[in-house]
Amino acid sequence: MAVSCAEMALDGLRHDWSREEILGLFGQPFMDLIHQAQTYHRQFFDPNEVQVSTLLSIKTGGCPEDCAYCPQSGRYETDLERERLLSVNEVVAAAETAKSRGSTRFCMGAAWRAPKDREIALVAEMIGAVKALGMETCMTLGMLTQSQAQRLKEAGLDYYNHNLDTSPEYYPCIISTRTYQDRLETLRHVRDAGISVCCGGIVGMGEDRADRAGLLQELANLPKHPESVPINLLVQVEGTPLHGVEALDPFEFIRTIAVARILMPASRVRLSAGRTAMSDEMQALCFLAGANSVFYGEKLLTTDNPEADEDKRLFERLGLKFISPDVH
Ligand code: SAM
Ligand code: DTB
Ligand code: SF4
Repeated sequence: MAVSCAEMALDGLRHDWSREEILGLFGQPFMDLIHQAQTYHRQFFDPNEVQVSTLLSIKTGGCPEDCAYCPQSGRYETDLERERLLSVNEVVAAAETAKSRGSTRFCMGAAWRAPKDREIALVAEMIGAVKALGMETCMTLGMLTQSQAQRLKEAGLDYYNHNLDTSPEYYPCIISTRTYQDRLETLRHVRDAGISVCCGGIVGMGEDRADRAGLLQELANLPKHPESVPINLLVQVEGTPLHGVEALDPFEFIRTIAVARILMPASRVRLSAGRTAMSDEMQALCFLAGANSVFYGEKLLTTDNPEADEDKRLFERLGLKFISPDVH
């Protein structure tokens, strides 16, 4: 059947998915869905390669936002100690360790609603110092203006992470202090500055399948697919409003990964937060469903991630190889 012009963008990938079509993908028998996702995966990637990034929280806690999942919001009573912005030396030391373990991208996160211009000057120094080690750089600092995105690009930033988190409909149940539109605007600023986009969301927040489909629909229908799509499984932290929410069926999580792979076949789908709660077998199914990047190192931002050695063993058992940095 001929494909209409509206269905095919210049990149040859679709950006016009309807919610019904996406729900149709989700609703397939599990084996058919995984096979379809793996078939797309093999057209665009070596299925035995995984990209690994290491996270560092450069400014922890005390955030003014009210994201219901987040241990770093200053509005909730969590065990977290609020910390100052780390120094460039502290950041470089952590990046060196990450590099020595085989990580190729260093992702620095700050618990800010949006950085101030003087904070952009400080993080710009961090970008230069980490790049000097030969690593790719990524930052997640909250909302950015166009000129701030430009300054980060000039400092050498390769990726910016800013998540849509969930569907537009479910979003008001999770965050009230910034809008979906605000997020889309930051993504536009990042894209227009020429920085690669890392954008995904969180599942297991009490949303339904239509919301998971809605999140993936928003991501896939962006003018350009994000180069990196993190799919986080909620890490439930005591004191946050979402602590105690009903856990997601693991197969539904794997289905979400598979649908992300089908909708955004050329993007790296990242199996992100929540891996400490997953068995090795579940993670292997996520890789089979099309995940091909992870966060590597014993900490995410403030919560636990599998130990690096544990991951090395898992990758060896599966014959998965770390990839070298993408060329910029
Ligand atoms: N403050 C900045 C922002 O919100 O854009 C950057 C840091 S924020 C912690 C980065 C992302 O981490 C959030 O958008 C969210 O998707 C994810 N995240 C935070 N807490 C999480 C949790 N408990 N479980 C899973 N993902 C989480
Ligand atoms: C993303 O999507 N997941 C990462 C990264 N981007 C910044 C963060 C996960 C945070 C999990 C909770 C924590 O450790 O504080
Ligand atoms: Fe703040 Fe980011 Fe956490 Fe929201 S997700 S409370 S903006 S640190």
